[in-house]
Amino acid sequence: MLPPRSDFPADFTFGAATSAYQIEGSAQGGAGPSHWDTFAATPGNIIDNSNGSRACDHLNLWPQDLDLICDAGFDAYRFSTSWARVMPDGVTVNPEGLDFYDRLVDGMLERGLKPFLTYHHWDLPAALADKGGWQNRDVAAQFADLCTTIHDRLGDRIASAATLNEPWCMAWLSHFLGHHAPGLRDIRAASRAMHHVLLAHSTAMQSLRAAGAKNLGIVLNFETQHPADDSDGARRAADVQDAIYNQWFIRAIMGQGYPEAALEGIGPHLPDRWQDDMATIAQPLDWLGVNYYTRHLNAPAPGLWPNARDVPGPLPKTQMDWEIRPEGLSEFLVRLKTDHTGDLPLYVTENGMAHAEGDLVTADTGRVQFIADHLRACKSAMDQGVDLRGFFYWSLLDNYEWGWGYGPRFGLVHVDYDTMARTPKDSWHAFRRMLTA
Ligand code: IFM
Repeated sequence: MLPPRSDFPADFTFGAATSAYQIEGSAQGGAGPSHWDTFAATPGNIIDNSNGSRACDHLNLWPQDLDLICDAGFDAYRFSTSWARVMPDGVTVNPEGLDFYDRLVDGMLERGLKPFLTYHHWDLPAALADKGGWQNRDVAAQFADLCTTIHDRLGDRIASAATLNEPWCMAWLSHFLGHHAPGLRDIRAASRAMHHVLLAHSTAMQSLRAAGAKNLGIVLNFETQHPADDSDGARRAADVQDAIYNQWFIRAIMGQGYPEAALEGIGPHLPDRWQDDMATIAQPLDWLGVNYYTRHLNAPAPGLWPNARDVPGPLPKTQMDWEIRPEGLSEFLVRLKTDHTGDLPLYVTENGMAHAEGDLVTADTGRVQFIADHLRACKSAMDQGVDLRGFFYWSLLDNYEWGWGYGPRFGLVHVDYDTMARTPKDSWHAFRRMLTA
């Protein structure tokens, strides 16, 4: 059972989250190809060789999806705009794309849902990827143009806006670990992307502020990095992964500089005169979004920096073998306040699990337990003084889980990918009971 809504302040925001590429259907509505379409077209990059061309057909079925959010009693919907839909070649506006988001935002307001916009959740136009994508400094100004174009059209009705979702995934997972588009394993490409995503965020913040936008933030992901054993090597491995994953972005944004343990490997490959950008990168935020899912155990990997490798942990796991550790969420919220963000309002912008229970599509009591435990972790952080303003479940629908294809099921609502039928699961009903009681 989920905790009662009365455990949280009356103005605490409960929402559900999605992203454009994972649900809309990228082949429709005049969108251009994104680097996710091209990455997915390369055999072996996606477990089931699928792509987001149809996804959940949200482009056409969005009214029923908004009804599902509203009927569950949520206050808000966190969605993203697709760069490749709004600007198919990266720069020229596709009016059909902007019209779609205009209708979507009106649809939220008609249902009493607060629109929480994320300007970019990974669908970089292939035309910009051709020019180096996040490795190319020009992407910062191009991203700022995207944001102001969207703000000009939607900004009068948006409750809150984030520039980027999970820059660690955009830069490190994609350019160093090779798991996401563009699928590189290259320290120089990754280092440049690690810097340019932050420059893009901050350049967009400046342009959006100049355009009068309010309530701006960014969404970062955090994953606990523990040593696999008591050895110095394991401790060093965990520390360096913590620096890359959990400190690089928030430190730079809060004006604390890049962490030394990460600079050791990344520093030699950063663009010339990167230090000159650090003041720009430290743009004030109105709030920070925190995405939290799991923890990692790190063992030493002698050889090349970062000299760390992941080892399987003993905790219960999700459908994707991610360890379940709810206390990590309260630890991060308290750590952020103490070490980085002070009194800045925080939101849990994503938390959820890939989960499937047998053949009955609606059965997901394990997910209900997961959500209950993580909501209690939120409450614990608030009791410790964290100014937490909301919680968004990832995700409203089963959807395209990137390199994992359509296998993992994160949704509160089951999607039949043949018929596109939506069926609320136990977890959707549990939220409904909690939020409409
Ligand atoms: O599906 C993703 C989402 O796009 C970004 N955050 C993590 C989710 C689960 O992997």
